[in-house]
Parts: sequence; structure tokens; C-alpha cells
Amino acid sequence: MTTSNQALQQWIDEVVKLTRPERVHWCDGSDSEYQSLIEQMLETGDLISLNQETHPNCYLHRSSPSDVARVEHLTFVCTQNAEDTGPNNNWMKPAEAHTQMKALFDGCMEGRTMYVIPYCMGPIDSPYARCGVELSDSPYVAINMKLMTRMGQAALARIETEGRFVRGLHSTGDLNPDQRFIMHFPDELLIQSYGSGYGGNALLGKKCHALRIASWQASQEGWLAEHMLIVELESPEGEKHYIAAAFPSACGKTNLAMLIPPESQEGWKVRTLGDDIAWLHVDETGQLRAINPESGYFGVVPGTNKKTNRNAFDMIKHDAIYTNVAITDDNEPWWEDKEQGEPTTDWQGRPINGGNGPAAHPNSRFTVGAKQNPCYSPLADDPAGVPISAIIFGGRRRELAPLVYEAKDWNHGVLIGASVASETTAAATGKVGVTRRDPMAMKPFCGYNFADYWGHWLSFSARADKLPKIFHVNWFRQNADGKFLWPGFGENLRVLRWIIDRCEDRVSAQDTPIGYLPHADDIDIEGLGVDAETLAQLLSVDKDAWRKEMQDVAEYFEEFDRRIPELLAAEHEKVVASLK
Ligand code: OXD
Ligand code: MN
Repeated sequence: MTTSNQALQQWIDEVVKLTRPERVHWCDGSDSEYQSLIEQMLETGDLISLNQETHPNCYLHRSSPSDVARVEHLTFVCTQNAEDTGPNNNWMKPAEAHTQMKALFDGCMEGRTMYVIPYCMGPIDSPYARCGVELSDSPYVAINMKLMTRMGQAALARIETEGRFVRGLHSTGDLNPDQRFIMHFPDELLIQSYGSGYGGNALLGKKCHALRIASWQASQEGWLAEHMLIVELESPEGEKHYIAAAFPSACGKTNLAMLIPPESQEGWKVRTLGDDIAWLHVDETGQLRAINPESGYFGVVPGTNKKTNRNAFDMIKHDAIYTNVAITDDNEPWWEDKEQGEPTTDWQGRPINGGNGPAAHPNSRFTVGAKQNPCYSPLADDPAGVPISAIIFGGRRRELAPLVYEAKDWNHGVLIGASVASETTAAATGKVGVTRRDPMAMKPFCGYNFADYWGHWLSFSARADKLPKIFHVNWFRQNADGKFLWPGFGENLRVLRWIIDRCEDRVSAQDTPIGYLPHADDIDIEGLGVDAETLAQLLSVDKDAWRKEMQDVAEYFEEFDRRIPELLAAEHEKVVASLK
């Protein structure tokens, strides 16, 4: 096959010359193509068939044990000036990165098939959507891209009319962790990824395109590419709100996006628009609107059970690809806290042995098409996206951050987002449970200098008439014994209801130095098992601890030196002054 887009054809020819694949397969995105790739992977052992009676069309992929997460230390943004990428990114000069990557790609696809994967991030007919083409030697990438993006013929047709696309070159190489690089060239709209088959490193539409490259494009063009879920909440009276919420990886975005109202919240309906990425644009009426550029979920499996997320639990019982879960003796997938069955074989294919650690890898994943979600909102396919009422930031913090608080205005909200901190999780290699700054949950994903990014966020005050209110939540507060103070999951709806009431000006709030907090009476705790004292603790502001926090934030901002926007520094000053 060929394409009428000359730039695309020329690039493919160059890559073929460099990587020397045995075959080139143009992905058309059809179901029959998906099936034949699955069959081929079952034959080669890249996939293992799971119990087809209980889990029809479910397959397990076991990755190389050293290739199980994103590799932030091996992820680079390559611009002429290091200052443009900022201290929040690893930087390499483009020429140096090109030389290094060319050597790695040289002949790397010999004996392999190269898949040409045209994809569209966002509804195919949306003016907000953007296309890309990934060239990869991994059939695992091809089948995952089919589930995660609008992939194939329709995307290619859009590229051919539009002429514009992001180029992504990927090879698993020999999966040697010492020869693994994820390179971004924003000026060339180019991504090069070598040596990993893991989702966040290899499915280039996701983190590399829809966040790192897109965040940079968005800064040039006046929109935002964010690490946010999008959820629709409908009250018993039929009032609808759309909320976008940013949380670091593996902090419950999928669960919040698929929230199941508990019995006590009768009449509420929750529908999912997206669970990981939101692209936000101001429309012609001055309203901020969001689309989800993805069409599937690449979710964390451990912890998913009937109680925590029944919808996800059911959704992954058919037509799902599992990566690095354990299996039971009747070949069903198994993971920690599944609360069903017993594992006999761990994620590496070894017989279960307690000494080998968890049976499923803590970052084991499922990939499913979004339409399998029982609470899927068809608006996820609306080219115009949905109007956003509230933006929520959150992190995983044992201490300090109250259950919920509201920014005093947009600029203060940008400070709150820029100050987000969270404990690290298994979604990236490195130590787990270490608190680090993760502004807007974008630390691993912002493709340019955070200081400029915050400036871009601040610029929205002047761009839009109806900016959403900004909130911060923390579902993860613990007491001295390490017990969670808030039950989380479906019960988080009680907090979302307060957020909606604030958006509708239906309730007042306590004015504190860090923002507006709920009056205890305005959070419904009936039948929750959270007593008034615990709620008071969840809604308290420890001024000493916050003074220290603001000092830490100031030190963090110093890393960005004079590039920090004055408005942001002024917002910080205001909070410090009111804590005195
Ligand atoms: C993800 C991540 O996979 O954030 O979504 O790591
Ligand atoms: Mn994510």
C-alpha cells in the first residue's frame, strides 16, 4: 500500500531503508485485522489465550520483566535550548539525539514486520482531534493502538486531506534496559522510542503524542493538553455537569471516571468520557470544552474488584488484553485484591511462590475499548466535546491536604495545580511512595518548561468568559495508624456533589488561607461510617504545616528561576501572607 501524502510516504521509505524490516503491514484498523494479529501472536507466544468460556477474547501478554513501566529517566525532550524543556524534563540536543537514535534504529527491524499505524486522537470528525502515524515493529503495539485510538483507514483518510500528522517511530529493539530511549522532538512533531514495549513508552499516541507533543502544540495554539479524566454527573433532577480531573498515574483516575454511585446517593448517574487525557479548548462562546483524545483504557488492574469498581471488573471480562497479570489453574486472569480465585502462575509465568513478591505485577494493565464500559458516555464521540464546569487537581497525600478545597479564582487555581504533590506509584520505574511535586499531574508528561506551562495556564483568564472553578481533592488522608480517613471510590460522589453545589452557587464555604473549604454540614456523611470528628480532621487546615508546605513550593519554584510567571509568584505570596 502507499499513500497520497508525499511527506508520509517519504518518511516511511526512509524508515524502511534505515530499519530494514522484512515486511511492511499497513494497518487498516478493521476487526478482521485485529483478529488475525491476535492469532499470529498466539502462535508466536506473544499472547496467551485466557479462559475463553469465562473471558471471551481475552488474552495475556507477558512483557520482559525489566520492561514493566514508564521510564522517566530515559525520556527526553529535544529542543535547541535546554531552557525550553525546563528542569522538569531530561534534555538532549536534537542533533545528538538523532545520531544516537539512528545508530539504534539501524537494521533493528531485520526479520520483523513493520506496522504502519495511522491514528486519530479524538473523534475523527472533530476540529479538536489530531492525527499521527506510528511505525512500529511490535504487533502488541498494533493491537493496543486499535483499542486505544481511532486507528486505520479513517485516520489515514483524514491525514491525506489535512496533510498534518505527528510522526512516531518505535522499535522494541532487544528490550535491553541500557539501550532504551523515549525521545521527543517538538519542533519536528516527531517521537522516537526504542527498547521498550510498555504502553506508556510504546503506544506513542498516548503519553508521547497526546500529552508531551500536544502540550507543547497547545501552548503555541492556545489550548491545553492535560492528564485528566472527564466525567459526566447527572443529578436525580436531571442536572448535568462535566468535570475534568487531574491525578498522577495510578491514583484512581479510572475509578473516578467510572464511579458507581452508592445506594445512599440514589438517583445520581455517572458516565465516563475519558479516564486519562483531556484536550481543552475555549469555544467561540468563551466556554472551556473537553474532548478525550483516546478511545480505550489502559488501566491498572490490581485493586479492581466488585466493590471498588464493579463496572471495570465486568468490562474486562471480555475482549481485553491483559499485560503482566497472574493466572489461576483454570486460566483466568488474577491480580491482588481481585477477591476471586487463587493464582497458580505469576506474571512472569513462574509457579506461585510467596518469595517472588506479588503474583500480578503492581503495574499490570488491561487494555479495552472504551465502549465496553457499562457507563460509557456517547458524548465521548461528540466532535464538539463537552462543556467543563469544574477542574479538579489531586494527589496521593497521607497528610496535609484536606479532603477538598476550592481555589479563590482561576489564578489561585493555577497555583494550586502547580503545587500538587503526590506519592510515587508503580506506573513508573523507581521508588514507590516517595512524595514529589507533580504539578497538574503532568510532571512526567509536560513537553516543555513548566514555568512557561504555568504562564500558559494563567493566560486563560484573558481567553475565556466562563472559566470553570478549580478544586483540589485528597482521597488518601491517613491517621497515625496508617488507616485511610475517607472511604473513597463511590463515596467520592459526596465530595463531587459539594463541588457541583459550589459551581451552582448553592452553598457557602469557609474562607481559609489555602482556599474555600466546605462547612462540615455541607458534606453528606449519612450512613458513611465517617464520624464528625474524622470529617473535622479531613477538613482542617494545619497552618504550621501549610507554612512549611508553601516554603517547599517556593523552593520548588526556585528551580525555574526567573522564568516563573510573576502572577504565579504573586499568588504564592498572597497565600503566604494570609498564613501569617
Ligand atoms: C498511564 C500513566 O498509563 O499515567 O496512564 O502511567
Ligand atoms: Mn496516565
